[in-house]
Amino acid sequence: MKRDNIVREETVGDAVARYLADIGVQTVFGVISIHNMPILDAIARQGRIRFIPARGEAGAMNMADAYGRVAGHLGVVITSTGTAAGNAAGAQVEALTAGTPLLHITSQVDRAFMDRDRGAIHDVPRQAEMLKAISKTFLRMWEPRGAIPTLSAAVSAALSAPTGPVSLEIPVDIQRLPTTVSTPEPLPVVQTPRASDEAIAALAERVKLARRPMLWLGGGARGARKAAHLLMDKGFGAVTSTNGRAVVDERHPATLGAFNMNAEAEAIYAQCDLLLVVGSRLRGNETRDNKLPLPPIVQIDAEATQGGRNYAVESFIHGDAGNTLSRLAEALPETLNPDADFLHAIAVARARSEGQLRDLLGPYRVVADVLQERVAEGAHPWVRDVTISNSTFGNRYVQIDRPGLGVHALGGGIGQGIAMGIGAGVVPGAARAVVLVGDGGAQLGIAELITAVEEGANLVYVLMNDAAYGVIRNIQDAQYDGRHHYSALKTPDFATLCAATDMPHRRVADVGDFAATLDTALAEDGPVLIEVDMKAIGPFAQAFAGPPAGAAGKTA
Ligand SMILES: Cc1ncc(C[n+]2csc(CCOP(=O)(O)OP(=O)(O)O)c2C)c(N)n1
Repeated sequence: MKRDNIVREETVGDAVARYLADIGVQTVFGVISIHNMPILDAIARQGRIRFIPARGEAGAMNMADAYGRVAGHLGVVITSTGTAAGNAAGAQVEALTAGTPLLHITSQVDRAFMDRDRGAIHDVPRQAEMLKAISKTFLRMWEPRGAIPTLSAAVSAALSAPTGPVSLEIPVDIQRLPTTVSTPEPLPVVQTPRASDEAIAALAERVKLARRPMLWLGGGARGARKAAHLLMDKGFGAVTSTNGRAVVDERHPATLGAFNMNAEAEAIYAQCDLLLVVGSRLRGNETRDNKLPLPPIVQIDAEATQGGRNYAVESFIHGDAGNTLSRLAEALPETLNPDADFLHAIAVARARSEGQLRDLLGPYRVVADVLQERVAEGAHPWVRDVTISNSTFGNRYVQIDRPGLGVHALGGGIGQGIAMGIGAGVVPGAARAVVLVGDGGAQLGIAELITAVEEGANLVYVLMNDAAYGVIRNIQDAQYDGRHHYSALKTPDFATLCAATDMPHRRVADVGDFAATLDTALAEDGPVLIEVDMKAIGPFAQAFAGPPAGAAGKTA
């Protein structure tokens, strides 16, 4: 019998495609397979979503991750079951580390074969366990009738603070079956934890006692820009983690930016009498494995279990960053009574930090300065792989205009930049992405260069080619008596490689040519690759040998 509130019947594949478009998803990344064709065929037939076929699932995941970060809403990736979902796993670790709001729709073998190790093609008997380990939340669609509620729950989980990647398995037999669509449909609900009024009042009293308060803003504070600025207007100084960059304007004189761990920063922390740590893990590679001396801390986080995890804190407030900081700002007087010398000292420390860094770069200070001038000014997404140029100047000297424009491998995994650049380079309305990669990392992404060309991605790759795993080589020089095992690999001829993929290629062998080459590339359409020939240009003034021993390769 037909009930009144049932409006139509469609396959789950069609319902998934329609629902994603209905909630505003414009772009989806993935690789087609027999196990996801009911959904992808529906996406194509309905014509409401742009599907970007990556060459591999790792690339597709990195693209969706970067897209989610830059667009500031849900990134969506669709993979097949088994090896395909496994291929995406490493890249999903990065999305998990960064807390990207991301939906990974993957598949399963027919329900009759699922979880039973019966040898069905593409089967992974414990796929759920794999996905649980790399997801904020794991969900499985069990029945066609629960299709949209389950999908809606997955989207809610991805978007709710603390945001993160959600994996949803949709067995392929379910994708083909009809489901009834009722009205109204469940819409995703975004939940934000709200700190108690008592906690805000107590925090306001604590802040009033401080003369030199500072904010330490992490990636969890990306949505708290306005409130953080209100507090700075009242006299707070600021510093950010790399993932929290530009939560406060990086050009503001009272912020250290992401110069958060050098001697200048330490001298500031020694004077500071209250540090509000907001949405930050105080990660090991940004706090010398938590040994960096920090001022008395009040910690604010949307994830209840983060309290005091890495540093002892005076108090912990479980709440959304933006909501908590704006209520704090309301509870405080117009201006606190800040120590003007302290805010001045922050400006000086910041300027000194930039100067000291520039001195270490040698000829590459020209490259850093040019990017410094262009990236924030043009509101370009600034996407970076793990390469020496990023660990030195990319992560802190080249400024970004707003937090979502900073995309880098927070978990330290090389080889994600080429694909992340594509995700950033297809966000509707975004400026041309500028993507910094090393030759070693780029080699993992070579297949996705073809995707960049095919999709006309709006980006410029800046490939720093030192024909080596440079940072590994430097660590070998510093710690392994210069034995360069496995770090001097064959490097492809990128000009020939680009020619084979129709990617425009420009070589810079003199840093003096970098500005004009970049400006021309920024004025073009579609992807362009600028190869900076570091063998021709020469070494940095000081070799970068990674963070302190014990964290090699996991860059600052
Ligand atoms: C997925 C992954 N594998 C291995 C490493 C170890 N690692 C860190 S940096 C690096 C070399 C990167 O070389 P390249 O992209 O050429 O940049 P460069 O160091 O030369 O600037 C390697 C292999 C890593 N961080 N991530």
